[in-house]
Amino acid sequence: MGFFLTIEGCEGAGKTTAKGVVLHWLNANGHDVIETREPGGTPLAEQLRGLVLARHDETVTDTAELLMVFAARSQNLSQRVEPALAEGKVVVCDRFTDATYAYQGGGRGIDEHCIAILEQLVQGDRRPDMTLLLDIEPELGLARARGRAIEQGGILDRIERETIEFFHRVRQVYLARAERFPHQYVVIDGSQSIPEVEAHIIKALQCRLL
Ligand code: Z5A
Repeated sequence: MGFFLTIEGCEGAGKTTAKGVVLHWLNANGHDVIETREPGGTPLAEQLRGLVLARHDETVTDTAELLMVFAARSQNLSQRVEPALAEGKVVVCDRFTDATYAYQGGGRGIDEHCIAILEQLVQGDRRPDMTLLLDIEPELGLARARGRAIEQGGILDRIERETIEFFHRVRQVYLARAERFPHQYVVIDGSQSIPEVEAHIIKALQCRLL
């Protein structure tokens, strides 16, 4: 019933670009699709996203960040993801709980068992059917993401301002999870050219959804 596809990766890995390829392919192949993102996806969850990413005068504790991410997830799941899956749709979600293991677990150092407890509370047995992981050396990804931020005249958000070591830990958790859950993950080298990345994504979609 339905198909839950998530897209993951470090900053600048090419998730946004990949999402465009995925949506185009799914629509062209006659799938009924909805798109969402995390944190976010509903008005309340988008407000929580704003709080997670904004810079604040007070220190945001790692626990508060973790709980905000899961609060947003609860809203997105109940209002968007679960109803769409129940109608047999393909749900394309830009980041999901694998990002929590990577950023709050790997990056911030929160015990993965604590994350697993919240995962069970918020999601029950719901897990992605497929995760496209755009893998990239953090140095390259951050250079891309920061280059784009400068181009757009924007400022870096609270997480984008983290150290390079933080993003190396994030990447290691993603890669470890990809090894642990090979039935879920498809790892794509995000340092390749856009047409090469696109070809790998389409091949992965054809394997699972044709
Ligand atoms: N977060 C969290 O901490 N815990 C959680 O549980 C969840 C999330 C769910 C928001 O995510 C933040 O939330 C994120 C983790 C945290 N951290 N931060 N900050 P987001 O996904 O909305 O934001 P992001 O990770 O910063 O996305 P991004 O920087 O937009 O990355 P991207 O989508 O992977 O990149 P892109 O826009 O596709 O590409 C970046 C640039 O590179 C752009 O100019 C492209 O044209 C270029 N590009 C893309 N692909 C290529 C290739 N192949 N070659 C050359 N250039 C390329």
